[in-house]
Parts: sequence; C-alpha cells; structure tokens
Amino acid sequence: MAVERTLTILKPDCVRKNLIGEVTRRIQEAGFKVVAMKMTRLTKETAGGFYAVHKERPFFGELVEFMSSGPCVPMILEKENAIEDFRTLIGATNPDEADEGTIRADFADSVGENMVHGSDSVENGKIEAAYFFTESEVVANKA
Ligand code: ABT
Ligand code: MG
Repeated sequence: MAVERTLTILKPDCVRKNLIGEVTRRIQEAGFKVVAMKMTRLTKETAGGFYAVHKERPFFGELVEFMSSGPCVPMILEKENAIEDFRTLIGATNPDEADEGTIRADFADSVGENMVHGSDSVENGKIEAAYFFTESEVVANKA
C-alpha cells in the first residue's frame, strides 16, 4: 500500500471542548504521523473557500459560520493508505451514523459540528494541504 498524506482539521467544536490532545492522541495511536500542524482562525472567506464545493448547498451558510466561529487546528498526516484509514478512524459525517469508537461517534454533536475534517482523495488532500501550509511549514519536507 502506498504512503499517502491527508489533511485534517480539528474543528472549532473540538478546540472548544478541550479535546485537541485526546483527538490527536487517537490519531497518533492509529499510526498517523503528524508532518505539519498549526492553530489558526478561519475568516468566513477562507472557510468558504475551503468548502467551495458545497457553496450551492443549503447548509453552506451555517457551515461557514461554524468553521469561522473559533480557532481550529489543521494538520497534515502521513501513513500508508492515509485517506481511507483516516475516514474510517473519524466515522461517518453524521455522528448518529458513525461506527462505535470513531472520533465523531464519541465526541461530535451533529452533522454540522462534527469535530474533524478528513480529505476525501489523495488529490484533494494535496490541494487542501496547500490551502493551509507552505512547503517550508511541512516538517517532513525538510532535510
Ligand atoms: P468534512 O470532512 O468536513 O469535509 O466532512 P465530510 O467529508 O464527512 O462530509 P461533507 B459532505 O464533505 O460535509 C462537509 C461539511 O458540511 C457539513 N454538512 C454536510 C452539513 O452541515 N449538513 C449536511 O447535510 C451535509 C451533507 C458537514 C461537514 N462539516 N462540518 N462541520
Ligand atoms: Mg468532505
């Protein structure tokens, strides 16, 4: 299996609940290597840009409000089969439908505030990583 990178965001609800450590612990315990990490607060514009594929959807306004409502923690994670394995670790978009023991099942309140983001393909992972990090901010790229 190929080593891949995925972009996650510990969303504002995760930060508000003081679960940065617990969620990061689960991610690392599952074998993901953190290769870049920062805390930032998205503006409505940057949140809207990140979720631009959803801009015609009815939930877009609320999504942008939520994602810009407080600080979040984007990270680039590396692992074999990272894209699929990370989405398995976090569980379904709707926490009510997420498998037992997943991050969303254990901690998320609703589909609109679901704790963590995970890229849905290798290609999108690259685009999303570049949205948050410059080349020099990715530790694993350095000698
Ligand atoms: P992300 O990892 O945040 O992209 O979520 P996921 O890929 O699991 O699900 P998608 B469909 O990409 O949802 C993006 C964000 O929109 C929220 N959402 C989604 C709603 O609020 N209502 C809906 O009906 C749907 C389908 C969930 C995601 N973000 N949050 N927070
Ligand atoms: Mg998505």
